[in-house]
Amino acid sequence: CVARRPLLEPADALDRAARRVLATNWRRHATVPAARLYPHQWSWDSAFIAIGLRHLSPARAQRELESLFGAQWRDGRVPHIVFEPHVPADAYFPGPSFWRSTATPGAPAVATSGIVQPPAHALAVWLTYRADPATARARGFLPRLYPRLIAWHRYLTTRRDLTGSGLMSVVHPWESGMDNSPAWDAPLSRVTPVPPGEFTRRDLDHAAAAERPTDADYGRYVRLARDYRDAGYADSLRGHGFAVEDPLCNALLAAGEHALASMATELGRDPQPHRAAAARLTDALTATLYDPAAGIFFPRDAHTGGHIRSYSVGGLMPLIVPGLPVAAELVETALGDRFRLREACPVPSYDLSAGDHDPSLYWRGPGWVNTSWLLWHGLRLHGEASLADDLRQRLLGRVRDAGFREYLDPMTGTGHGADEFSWTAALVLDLIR
Ligand code: 2M8
Repeated sequence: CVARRPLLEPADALDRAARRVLATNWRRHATVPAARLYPHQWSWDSAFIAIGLRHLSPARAQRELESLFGAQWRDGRVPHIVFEPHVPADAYFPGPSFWRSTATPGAPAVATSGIVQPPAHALAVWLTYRADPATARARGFLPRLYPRLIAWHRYLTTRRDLTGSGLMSVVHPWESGMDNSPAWDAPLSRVTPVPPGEFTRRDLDHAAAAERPTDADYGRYVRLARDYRDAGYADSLRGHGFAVEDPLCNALLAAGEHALASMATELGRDPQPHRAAAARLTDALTATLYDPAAGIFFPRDAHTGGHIRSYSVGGLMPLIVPGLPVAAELVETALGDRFRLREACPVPSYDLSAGDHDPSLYWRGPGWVNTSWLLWHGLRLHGEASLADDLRQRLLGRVRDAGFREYLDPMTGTGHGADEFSWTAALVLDLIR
């Protein structure tokens, strides 16, 4: 038996290969997540991409974030997709003609979607700034981005606080970034799917159906997006068929307020309002979504008020919040049978011990580099340097063996989904350093 030769060897080859992926996927002012499957700019992808790009070209990392925020809506929302004008209209579904953003008051001139994605941006802006403050100052990076980030967080903490709990809701599974997570099955079951004949999926031209959401999932995604669009992208609990307070998004918001406090200090402004906002979000997150018996954060269905008791990696993500009071408990859960932090890599998107865990099906089991990076970041923040470094080494090993895949089987390391996937490459660049 011949030992399998690693596809990528040693760290400098991995580094060069990651740079090549980011160069290939760079368009005029931003990076596409994957050339064929995702040929436009995606919101939280750009945040992770900038975190890696800052090591390669700080100015390009800044442009990545500036171009995204250039498509911000007047109400503060940052759209989940900014469409590349030169890409054929049918390259991705749903495209500009579905969202009709340019016919919506308050939307920018460039075509975008009308929904959002997890707010990883304040953290990314701060890390990007710190990589090269001199270039950032010369380009006016922080003075431009800081007010836009404030408007973004304001949209999420006001118009998206649908229950008055102090937490934001996602109103579409696409907004969670973890599209077909088992956590969304129950709230989605109340949504009537649009018949498959009414739309044409494009994702299946580039990815295996067995590794993507089902047609019934898509029917529900289309119904929710269409209803939101037809209501002029207005936000109210009654108006949204799906509304969930999600631990990942709210943790990113809280961590983002800490980043905004640092930016305020740097700009000679008062950081206190951001510290207060971070404290409020952390309290609301812990009081509303943490389950002490389970040792994890659960999403909450905004319509029923009940926890969705699904063990998704999103429930570990509050570890990225500085000063989180239950950090030690989350680390215990990560080490336990459901996530097996010492062996599984990347960190599984969903409970390894659940009967419906599927290691190759998108957000229903495989490990992703972005959520693993967030966990690594959180472990370092909470004094778990050795666990963090162990995770880092194993992540780099997995990518060296499988290439820059979109997601991986957390136990075998087999790669799945798109190849040359930008955030995998970008976060590898960050982890190498
Ligand atoms: C996936 O989502 C898009 C819709 O936004 C899709 O499946 O078409 C998700 O993994 C999401 O988290 C990611 O941002 C996006 C682009 O990489 O792809």
